[in-house]
Amino acid sequence: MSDERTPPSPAPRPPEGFETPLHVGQLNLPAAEAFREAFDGIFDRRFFANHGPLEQRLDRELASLFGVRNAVSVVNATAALMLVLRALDLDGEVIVPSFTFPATVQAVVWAGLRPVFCDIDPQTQTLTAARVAPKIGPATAAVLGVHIWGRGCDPLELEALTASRGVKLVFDAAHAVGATFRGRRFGGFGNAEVFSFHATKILNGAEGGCITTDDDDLAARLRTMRSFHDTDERVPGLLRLNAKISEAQAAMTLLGLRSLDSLIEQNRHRYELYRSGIDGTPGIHFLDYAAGETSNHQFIVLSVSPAELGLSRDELLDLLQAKNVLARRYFFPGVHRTPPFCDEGTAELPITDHLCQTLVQLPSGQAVTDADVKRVCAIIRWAATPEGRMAARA
Ligand code: T4K
Repeated sequence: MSDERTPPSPAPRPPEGFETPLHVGQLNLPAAEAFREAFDGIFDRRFFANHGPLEQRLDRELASLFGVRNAVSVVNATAALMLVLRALDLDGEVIVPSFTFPATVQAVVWAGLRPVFCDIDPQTQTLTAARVAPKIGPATAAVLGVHIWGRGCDPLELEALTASRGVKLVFDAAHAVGATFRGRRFGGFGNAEVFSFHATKILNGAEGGCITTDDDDLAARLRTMRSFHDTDERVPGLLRLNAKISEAQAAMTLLGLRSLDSLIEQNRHRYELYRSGIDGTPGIHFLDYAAGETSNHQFIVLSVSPAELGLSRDELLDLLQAKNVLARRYFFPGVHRTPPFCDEGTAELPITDHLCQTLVQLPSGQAVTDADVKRVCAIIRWAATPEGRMAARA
């Protein structure tokens, strides 16, 4: 007797993986010829460090990019955070998020201050004035907000709150080069902001960073403190560090600046391609941006809802990694769960913990092609099918 029921459709074929690993931090690189030319100039001048002409040009161009009176370039954003916290002459506690790269919090300790963790808003994944306000006490010296993924950390409300309570406000804007909040580029919020030009960032200086501020006195202190080599602006009596940028780093960063707008555009295209390839997949959600906020889209971040997807974030990651997509858990674990910060008990930060368990960062950057993005999306869509779930658990 024949079975008249419709035969089950064949199981979808698992998408092909990548032959070579696809990392999250694909580099944005200048043309090798342009870099060689810049290097020829450095060789001709025989001036490699100590505030050479490229560093000076970079500081001027960065001030113009960020729309501020002063940009002070330094060797990386971690040193920049340490310097700015010292230069503000603080004593006591600094309110910080735990949902960040460890450098944010470790810099507070290097500066001789005590971090006090504050939980974040689940939508923006950043500190908000409402969450920070109850944490401010007599020992609070500053608030250090992080514009995570280039999303604004409530800068206007935090400015109002910190001004009314007499504490300083610094932003870790390591992710936010070229991003905007309510139509304003990051760089001029709070007492100072700090940017990173690490190789994996949108503006690749190999290593590098800068501090931006409209406060001329603070800038003069920072210019003195970043180096043991005097410029014409030395402020006497300050502790100093060798955190100055080399001419080679300055050259690389200057080349990156030339193509920043185009890199942002390429990133936006990649982000939209990811969205159109994955949107609608049950249990996979993208970050949304508020009106007036623009991102540089250097980070492609998804949140996984295990109940809807039928897989945990880590099961999805295992499946992606088996296909050579080296997606990552950013940030995991929360800094509050790492030594020395958990040595005397772990702060209660339920939203931070939740995000640390559910977010995934996907490969991004110049070398990730449209075809790569489509293939990563196909793998994620497949992960949401019964066959994909079964494979992920196998
Ligand atoms: N504040 C925040 C919020 C930050 O995110 C960071 C740094 C800082 C402060 C401190 O900034 P810096 O002091 O670094 O200027 C990376 C970066 O090293 C780090 O700069 C960045 N944030 C963080 C978000 O990402 P890792 O350890 O997670 O990834 P990493 O360096 O292993 O790179 C990721 C992948 O990129 C690698 O698996 C391979 C690929 N890659 C990386 C490099 C360096 C390459 O293909 N080529 C390369 O040259 O920290």
